[in-house]
Amino acid sequence: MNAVRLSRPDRPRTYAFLLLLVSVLFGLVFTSLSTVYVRLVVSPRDWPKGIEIAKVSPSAAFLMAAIDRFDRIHVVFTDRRADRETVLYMKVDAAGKVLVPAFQVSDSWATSTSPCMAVDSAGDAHIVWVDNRDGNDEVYYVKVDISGAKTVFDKRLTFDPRQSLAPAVAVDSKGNAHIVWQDLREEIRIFPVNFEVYYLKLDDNGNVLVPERRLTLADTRYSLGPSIAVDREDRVHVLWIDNRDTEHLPFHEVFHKRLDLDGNALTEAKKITSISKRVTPPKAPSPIVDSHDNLVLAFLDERPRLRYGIYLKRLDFNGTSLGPDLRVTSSSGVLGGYAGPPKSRIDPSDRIYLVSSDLRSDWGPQKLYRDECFHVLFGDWKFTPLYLEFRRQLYGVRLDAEQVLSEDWITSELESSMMPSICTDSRGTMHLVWLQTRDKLSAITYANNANPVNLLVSSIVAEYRQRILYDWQLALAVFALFAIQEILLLALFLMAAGLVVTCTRRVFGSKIQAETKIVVVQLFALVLVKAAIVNLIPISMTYPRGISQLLTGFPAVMMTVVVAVARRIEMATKSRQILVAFSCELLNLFYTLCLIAPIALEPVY
Ligand SMILES: [Ca+2]
Ligand SMILES: [Ca+2]
Repeated sequence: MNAVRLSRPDRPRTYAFLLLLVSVLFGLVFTSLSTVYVRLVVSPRDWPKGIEIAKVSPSAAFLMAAIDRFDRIHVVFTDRRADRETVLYMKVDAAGKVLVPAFQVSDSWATSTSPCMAVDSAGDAHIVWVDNRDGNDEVYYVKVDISGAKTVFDKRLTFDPRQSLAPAVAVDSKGNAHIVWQDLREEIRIFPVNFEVYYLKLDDNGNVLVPERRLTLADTRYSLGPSIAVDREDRVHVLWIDNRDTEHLPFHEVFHKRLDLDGNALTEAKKITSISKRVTPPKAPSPIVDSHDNLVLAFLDERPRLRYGIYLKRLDFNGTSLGPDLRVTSSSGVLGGYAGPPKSRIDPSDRIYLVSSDLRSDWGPQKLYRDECFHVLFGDWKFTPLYLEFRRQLYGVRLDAEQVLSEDWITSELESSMMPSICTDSRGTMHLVWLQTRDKLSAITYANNANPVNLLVSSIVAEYRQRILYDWQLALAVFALFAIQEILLLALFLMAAGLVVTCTRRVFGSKIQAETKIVVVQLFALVLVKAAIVNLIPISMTYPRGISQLLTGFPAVMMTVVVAVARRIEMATKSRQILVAFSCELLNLFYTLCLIAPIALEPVY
């Protein structure tokens, strides 16, 4: 045989071991190619990777962002500081550069939660939240000026011994703050607790202009989760969830009321829509205002039961419905119900952009199936990805005149992405702030869609180096399991190997004299036989089809032959040749695993 002649007897062994190592490492090439391909297909096109603007603990919550007319993004959230939940505020510019680092808004170390923020035309932030420093939950207010200094300090807004919760704030053109919240002071029954919605108005300096007043009927039916908006004409719109006519039904209703600037109701409470009681927390959608002063509401609901989706509703300024609820998107059929409440914004050309966080495990595979290259590479192979860790991603929908223009994910990262908040500037650029979490590391993250995303192969490789290595190791780890699962195919293959070895000897035996050459011909013939088996007979669903068998088969042949030659394995007998063929097939199986690891084993998308 044409083995490489080496002088010392121990050399071939070392040499063969090194070659074997190289053969296994060669799987990395497949994993890398596959990772790059998958990333190029599934990566979000409109949004770049987010940048970290603040490190937080995984218990960070109530994240909310608002933009001022100087294009600065104000961010408010709660996080643990000194073992208590507290409210923090920070500000970044339109490129995500931190202008005011996160600082504690409330002066007290009491547990503070449920913040809400509005930004006025001067660039000042008005923040309300709930705090228990006075023995029970009360609503507090601060104002932070453009330089990041507090100008109104922890003003207590509610004075009652019962819970005052879920405040919402909006500011009018004069910088007055309109605040609504839910309060238990009228409580008559304990289950379900009957909150009622209250309102008050503060002037520019935090003085009460309109004292608190109840907006809802004290009728023993809960009225809660209020939201508030002030439109371009300084009309105040309040929405809330009410159970007054739905006591024994699986849903409650959303009501609207328009107020004048003194908090007097200008319209009767109007029923807008209904939302399932299973959607938690019960909260009225925050209205956004379009250029015609119509209100647009986006909300999560289940219609029918357990089929969650995002719906859109339009109202005129009196709260009159402008058409039926529009179903914008549905959560994954597999993991429905994991969608977070949507956030929406309208750009200057009245296009609506809607973001939500969801666990749609089928989005990546769907994008891959739609790609033509996928079918050339893998045929009609369908797979259910094996996730070791489920991750939420952010999804964005763009709508124009009540019709969905595009839907795609905004993130496809290893981190879970949650609590998105979106703002739009005067040029129509969208700014997004959200929470990314992985392995107990959380960060508030920022991105904008000002520039189209440039997907470069090199940047993907650089970014996913760690990921590629991880997937390759995973392929190595599950290889034995995969081989056991594929035992039927391997047995079939062994029979094919015997047949191919005999046939090749009959046909080429006289023409090709060198043993190595005839073994190479046999192995190549086997790769073709296997590709045909996999593509024609539905014997294994785990095997990818298309040209993938040839892609992994030919390098496996080369590697096997080189190792066999270096090891000086006698290949003259039929049984030896079958053994070599079987080893080659095992290597091929490993390369196949490496190739599909980024797609099917803890996928990169
Ligand atoms: Ca209270
Ligand atoms: Ca009520």
